[in-house]
Amino acid sequence: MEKIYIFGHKNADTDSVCSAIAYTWVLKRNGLNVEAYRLGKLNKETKFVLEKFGVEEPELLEDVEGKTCILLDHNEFKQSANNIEKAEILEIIDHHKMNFSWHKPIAILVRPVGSTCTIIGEIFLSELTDEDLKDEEVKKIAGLLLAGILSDTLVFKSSTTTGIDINIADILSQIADIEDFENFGEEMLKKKSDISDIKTRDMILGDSKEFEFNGKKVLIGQLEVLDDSQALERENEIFEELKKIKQEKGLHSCVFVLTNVLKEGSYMFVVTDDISLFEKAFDKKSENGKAFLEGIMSRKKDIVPKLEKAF
Ligand SMILES: [Mn+2]
Repeated sequence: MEKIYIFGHKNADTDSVCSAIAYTWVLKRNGLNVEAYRLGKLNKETKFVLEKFGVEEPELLEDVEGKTCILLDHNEFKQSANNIEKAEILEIIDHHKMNFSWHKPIAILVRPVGSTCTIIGEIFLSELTDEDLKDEEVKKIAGLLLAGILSDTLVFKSSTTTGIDINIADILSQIADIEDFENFGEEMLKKKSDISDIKTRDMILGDSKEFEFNGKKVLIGQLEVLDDSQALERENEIFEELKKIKQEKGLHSCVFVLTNVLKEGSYMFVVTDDISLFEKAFDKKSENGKAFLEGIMSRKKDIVPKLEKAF
């Protein structure tokens, strides 16, 4: 049987890695020859989660030419593995806006929920028998899926959170024996907030995505923290790096979003050819390219649609 490669997006995060591991578990159980992979280095939060549940890091996948693939947590080729155009795509499971077309019909499951782990969580739960609930392996997978949901929804504080995310997380936490899952979520976020040994450039690019708005290339990097003091101290460096990245990649705009989960808003740092587009999008004047935007927490739901409209 031909091997199937399962992976989330580039700049791997907890949702994309954990959903890939869990979906692999489900498909293996159904007799398929599948393996989970990561596209790139894992962040501290994801490493912490894998260590907590004693799960090994998936192997790195660089090129998928000629390989049979399932894409999780993304559908845009720009965010996918190298040579994805030359791969065989079997299925996509995602919670992002679709920007995808393929030369033949494939299985696509997209739901407007807070994380891909929520969708995989439902599939996973529908598979389980009473006997499975005592299985240590099942508990681990439930824990990973819970982590993915908590990470992507910022412990349910993100505007992308739905009732389905909370319900699925609740059931998963019981299976995984993690009663105080808000506390677990905060522990995860704290790992992400510690940027002491991370270069400013990696802080910006670690979770970044490139978009095209009205033909203009825009890169948006994001970091979600509980304490923003370490990152804010680096304001000058942040702008310097944004300028460099903008030039290197030939961008119209290069943006860093520093989301403070406790303040329930984000600082936005922008280097752009036209700041008026940003001021219009968020209805806020910037101070030399910097502004605090209340209630803006999700790149996908609060930022990208506003910029798309303004551009
Ligand atoms: Mn996700």
